[in-house]
Amino acid sequence: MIRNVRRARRAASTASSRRGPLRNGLVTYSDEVSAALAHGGPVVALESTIISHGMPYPQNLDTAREVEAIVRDNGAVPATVAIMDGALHVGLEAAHLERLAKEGQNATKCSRRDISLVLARGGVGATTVSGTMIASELAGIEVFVTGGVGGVHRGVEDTMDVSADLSELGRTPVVVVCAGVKSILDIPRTLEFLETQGVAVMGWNTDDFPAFFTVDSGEKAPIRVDEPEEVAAWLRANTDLGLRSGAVVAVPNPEPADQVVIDAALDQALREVKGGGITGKETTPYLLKRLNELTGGESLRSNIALVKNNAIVGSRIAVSRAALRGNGARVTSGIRSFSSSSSSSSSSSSSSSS
Ligand code: PSU
Ligand code: MN
Repeated sequence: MIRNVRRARRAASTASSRRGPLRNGLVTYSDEVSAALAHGGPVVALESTIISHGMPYPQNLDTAREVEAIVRDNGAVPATVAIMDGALHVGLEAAHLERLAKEGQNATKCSRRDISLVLARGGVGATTVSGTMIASELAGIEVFVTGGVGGVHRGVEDTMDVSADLSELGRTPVVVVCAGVKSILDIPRTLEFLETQGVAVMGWNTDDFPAFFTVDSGEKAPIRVDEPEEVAAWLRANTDLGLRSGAVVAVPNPEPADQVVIDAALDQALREVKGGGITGKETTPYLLKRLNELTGGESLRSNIALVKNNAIVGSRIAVSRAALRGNGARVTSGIRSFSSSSSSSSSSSSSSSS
């Protein structure tokens, strides 16, 4: 399908307070995402590692579909991000979503480090928080919803294991709506690292920083926000200043898991990681999988509930942000712009039927 790229680019550059979506052969937009971006409408990015590595099939597929539906019901357009057929897809067609859910851990988990390689090799890649933030920025999407962000791992003194999500938050201006940071991680150190990176960490209707499965990590949220308009105003200021750093909106889990059950499972899973020589990018998927097994599905149930709730909050923020754009708030300074010459190579951003 051929798109009128010139018109789309012009519309995007006037309707959006940031530059328009990157259009070259490496990035593909679904029709609905493309249309929404062209007129500055609300779009919510969704990650795909949570589908491939974060949940088992078929719950992963059901959840991904339901989360997209929730975004639509709340007035925004969902843009699930993944790498397939040599392109970074922003907005997955139904068949692609199903394929990714079935690929599971056969898909490559893609943080910043992995994206170009998987594209170059024509593989199937699921984007993490880090990878999805990058895609969001390329597309001009400012709000991204997920379950939990990565963090500083316990035992970091020995392993140096700090998720690439955290440095990405420091360098990419996207709001990440999540349920905080899991207690499989070192939460105080994660918050310290985010502060160093210049990331605005906001508790949603709470003073406490949530811990994913549970609503209170014992740490305070550095900033409290209660309404979507507050986050939208933050985004506008951050964009207009060209600060290039992101934010975390941490939403308390509406269906917290039993802390005792979770902690016991966690202890065991962490021991297995240590004893089993599990390292690097395998660690988080392993912990999630074992947690689900050890809690008899309790952790998965809670995980699904919080993702859906986050989708409501993120959609409201995206809608509020789009309303601000419509109010004429825009920046003309062009913080960074992609060469327009690249657009000629792929004026059709094929939505690659599968
Ligand atoms: N936490 C979850 N589910 C997930 C992840 C984290 O509850 O699926 C995924 C996200 O994609 C996140 C990634 O970006 O794990 C972090 O991995 P690592 O710790 O290897 O950086
Ligand atoms: Mn890691």
